[in-house]
Amino acid sequence: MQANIYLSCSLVFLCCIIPLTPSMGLSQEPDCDCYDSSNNPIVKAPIQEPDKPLRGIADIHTHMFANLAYGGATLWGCPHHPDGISKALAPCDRTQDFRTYNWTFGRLTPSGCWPPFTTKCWWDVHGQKNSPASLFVENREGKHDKHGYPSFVSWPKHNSAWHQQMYYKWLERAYLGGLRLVVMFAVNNETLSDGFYPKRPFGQSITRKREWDKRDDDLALNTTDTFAVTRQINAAYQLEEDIDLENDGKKNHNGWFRIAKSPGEAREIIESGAMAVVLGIEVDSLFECKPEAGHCTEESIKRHLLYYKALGVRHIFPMHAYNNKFGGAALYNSFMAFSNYSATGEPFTAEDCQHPDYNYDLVNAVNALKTGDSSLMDLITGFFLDLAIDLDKNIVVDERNKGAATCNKVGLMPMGEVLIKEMMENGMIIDLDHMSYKMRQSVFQLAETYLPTPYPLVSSHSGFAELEKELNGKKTPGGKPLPEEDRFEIKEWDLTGEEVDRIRELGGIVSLYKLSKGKISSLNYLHRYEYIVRKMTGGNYHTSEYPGIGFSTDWGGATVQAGPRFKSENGGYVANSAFIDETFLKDCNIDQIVEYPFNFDDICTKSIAKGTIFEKQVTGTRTFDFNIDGLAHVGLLPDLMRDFANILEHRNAKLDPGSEKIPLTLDPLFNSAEIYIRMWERAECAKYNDDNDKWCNKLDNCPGLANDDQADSDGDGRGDLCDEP
Ligand SMILES: [Ca+2]
Ligand SMILES: [Ca+2]
Ligand SMILES: [Ca+2]
Ligand SMILES: [Ca+2]
Repeated sequence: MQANIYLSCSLVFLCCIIPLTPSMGLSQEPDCDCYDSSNNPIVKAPIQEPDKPLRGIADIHTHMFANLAYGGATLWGCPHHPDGISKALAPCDRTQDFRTYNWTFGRLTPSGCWPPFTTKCWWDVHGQKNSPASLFVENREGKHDKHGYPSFVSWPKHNSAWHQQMYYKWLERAYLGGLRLVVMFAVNNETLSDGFYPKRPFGQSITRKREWDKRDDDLALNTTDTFAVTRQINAAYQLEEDIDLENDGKKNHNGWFRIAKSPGEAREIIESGAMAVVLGIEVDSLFECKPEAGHCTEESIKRHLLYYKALGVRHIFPMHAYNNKFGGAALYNSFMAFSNYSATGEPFTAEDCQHPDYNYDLVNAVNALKTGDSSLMDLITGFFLDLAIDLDKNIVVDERNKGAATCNKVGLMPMGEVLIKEMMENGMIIDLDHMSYKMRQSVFQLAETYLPTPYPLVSSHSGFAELEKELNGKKTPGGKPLPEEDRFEIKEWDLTGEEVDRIRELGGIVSLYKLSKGKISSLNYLHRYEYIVRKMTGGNYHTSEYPGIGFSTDWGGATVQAGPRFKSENGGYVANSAFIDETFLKDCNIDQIVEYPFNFDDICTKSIAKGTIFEKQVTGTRTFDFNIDGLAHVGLLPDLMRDFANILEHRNAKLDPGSEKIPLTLDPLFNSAEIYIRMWERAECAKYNDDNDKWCNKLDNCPGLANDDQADSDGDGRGDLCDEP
């Protein structure tokens, strides 16, 4: 416990930041409320102080271009459209056509039909009642109203995963409110893509020409991960250019959205007042390496990695929901067991988890799915019919001992080792999430023994087994053990406490991601925040001042966001019982709303200029109020932070004087851009270490002499050993 770290940030930073008026002359658009009628920004960006740590939030897990993923017709709405918001966020009804509206980087989304051999097209995938897409989302979002622009009555919503929530003007508000680094993962799911396109007989793979050989005329054949990745990366560059042009009509790399290819570039971008965007990949069959892919060889892996590196990709998930040739996927979702089978042709094999904290039983969950809600099973049967899945087959082979939790038998595979080592040689950022527990242990081993300096690892959106076990041990308000339905299913997906320690020791990052249990609101972040701050400040690294804590939303990742803590009734706010988790969060249920207009002056963030006023966000004719809308789109990020700051303040005031707990502020979150870049610097310089101490050259305050402690008693930035006598 490092109680000394979270002193007021005023001791570290001067809070009285002179408000900055960026010289960006963005034209006033009816869809944007970021600027006043004189074209001055309403929200003022922070000034970055030269040679000081950066100020700003990093969202290290987003899928901004997920409208181009999942077959290109699952998530409705574009982050940007050349014809403006009325096209980008058009109503999602049958009079609209994805082919017309899903425009990005000069290409149109091809048409397709689901189910095959019917006249029903893309719509069913997007979200008609019991659509296939609904299988992938926690709340099974089905039939819904169409209203997007301009009323936005129906979406975006905090619990609507299949509508665009990262429209660029919304992102701009988040940026102006302190978001300074975004990791954009190209994402996909071939099962959803296959659902959209005319099917192939199961077992016959689509002709998989490499993406860069593709021509427009065979767009319709492309349901592959590779195809989806290239489209999304291209779209990111296109958006960067469009935003650059928007400010002054010139392509001169001065837009607020700028892709960074090195930590140094990211620093320069943020120091200049803009937002750094890091490109990444999170797909099931990275480099088309399905489990049995003969074409996936050491040579092909190296070639693909260099290709994507040249495209600007820096942060990669070796694994996603399915097994591949690199290793085994974490078992966390019964539906994914079906789709793993459909995508790879092989079942998962479950064995006893090697860590005692896990309690999830995938076999049970799959059986419950088979025998439970018949409409759901009909949907799954229908969805996979064409893929010839025999539902009586074991889609999970059960090799564990009775009663044990289920973990994937497959760990790191030989081609996975090739990939990890090659990523390290290239300074790429390795994301542990979605790997089986067994695979993670091998990857930790490789990172910890990497020479000459251990290699940092990142977990950008996982849960925490140790914390969930602790919460499961709580009592009800009446003093009884928690009922079964209130207990967490602790899954292989969740990092163990030991793993979090190892990530910290490697100089890596874990991220603040919503808690997975029950209804989610800003309150639910609190337990994880307490936990990761405690864990990530546990070492003696200088990262203690900047612990490796990120923040993640997973926009576009088929997930829901923080819901509202209040309902609107008779013009007032009433506590929303649906989002009060009495079991875990009783002490934190504060009545304080986010009062508009709000600012951050009282909490001295390092990210937003003093005096900046946030009004309610308005898009089209819709006004968003965080108290009753929750995190409906990315533009409400400052509102979430304000609400969370209120919750922390309330929590701090209620701490017992003798408590081991320390007061918490938003500082770690507002440090997260700096944190991510430090981790990235560590990855890039791990192979350069002249003195073989714990610090690679660039991060070493005395690079010629071994000094693990980095002692610098006069504080001049040069280690004692290197100081002039
Ligand atoms: Ca420009
Ligand atoms: Ca060194
Ligand atoms: Ca040294
Ligand atoms: Ca010194």
